[in-house]
Amino acid sequence: MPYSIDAARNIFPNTLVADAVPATIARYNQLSAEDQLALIWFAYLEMGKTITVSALGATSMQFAEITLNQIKQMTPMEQSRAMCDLASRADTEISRIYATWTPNLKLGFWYQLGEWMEQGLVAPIPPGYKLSANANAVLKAIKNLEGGQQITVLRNCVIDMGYDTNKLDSFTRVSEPTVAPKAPEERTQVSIEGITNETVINYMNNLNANDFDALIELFTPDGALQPPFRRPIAGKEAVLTFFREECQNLKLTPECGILEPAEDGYTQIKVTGKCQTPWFGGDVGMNIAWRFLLSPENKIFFVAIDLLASPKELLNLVR
Ligand code: 45D
Repeated sequence: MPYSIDAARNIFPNTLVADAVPATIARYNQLSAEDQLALIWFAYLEMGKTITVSALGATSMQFAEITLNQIKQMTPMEQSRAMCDLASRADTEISRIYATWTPNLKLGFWYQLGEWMEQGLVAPIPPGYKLSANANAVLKAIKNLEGGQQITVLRNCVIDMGYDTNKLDSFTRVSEPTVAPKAPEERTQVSIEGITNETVINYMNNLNANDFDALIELFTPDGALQPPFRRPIAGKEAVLTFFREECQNLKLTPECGILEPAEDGYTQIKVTGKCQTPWFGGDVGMNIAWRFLLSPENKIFFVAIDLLASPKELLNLVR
């Protein structure tokens, strides 16, 4: 086999990704827990975008509900403490529970807390809270990012909160239920300028249809998928779990692409376009590149999804 996953990660090395995202998160991580919470609060207010709550049906939040009500019943001081403990990844009961949730549950949990903070049911950030100079600089950096990068920073901050699961002996991941694949008449078909490869077209269409069982069959058994700013997820089983847990109701709109033969009968394909998260719908467009490496059997051995540095990168299809 000519390719390792590590080698595959380097296809189309000229792709410029949004490095500002991890750079901003690294700076955020240096702040005190109090500053972190206040900063996200200000950033969240600033963005002023309305979250499309349809993303979390009533059932999907049932797992976080006990913890949410537990927090609601605390004194304001305990509430602030609990939120700070999440931000500082302290070893508390709530922090441990939170750590087992999938990203959507974590986001839904904070979405609810944010509403309650606004309504005064949960301790708000104290009026007149003064961010440290460093926190102010990070807030400014976030304000200067484009929308897709802003929500990625926010999402990653939320995902990283809670107790470190690596420190738990074992745990069961708690996820919202998987949605059913879309019915044939509800499905959409993408068309990609410059690309007719069936595997790539089917990848987009199946992901848009939440048809994860069909989607995973497009991969080789050892195939891998690398989400933005993350390590590759390797092997069909792990990739399928990722699809079910983190990829429901996405909307991919690939626009154009380039196909080139690679070594030993492999094919590399780069596609650029947009992607929407159900949380924000069309309010926020993310500029995305998909870098595929297909096996001689036309199966996906590797695909990287990159958040691009700027809209200009959508046109960058050079090798
Ligand atoms: O701390 O082809 C308060 C893959 C203050 C799959 C708060 C993909 C205190 C394959 C405001 C209350 C998935 C990889 C906090 C494609 C406080 C594939 C609350 C890509 C925390 C294309 C904050 C998909 C809140 C992509 C409520 C790129 C924050 C998807 C909420 C990207 C933030 C999705 C939310 C993104 C952020 C979603 C809801 C970036 C959502 C971001």
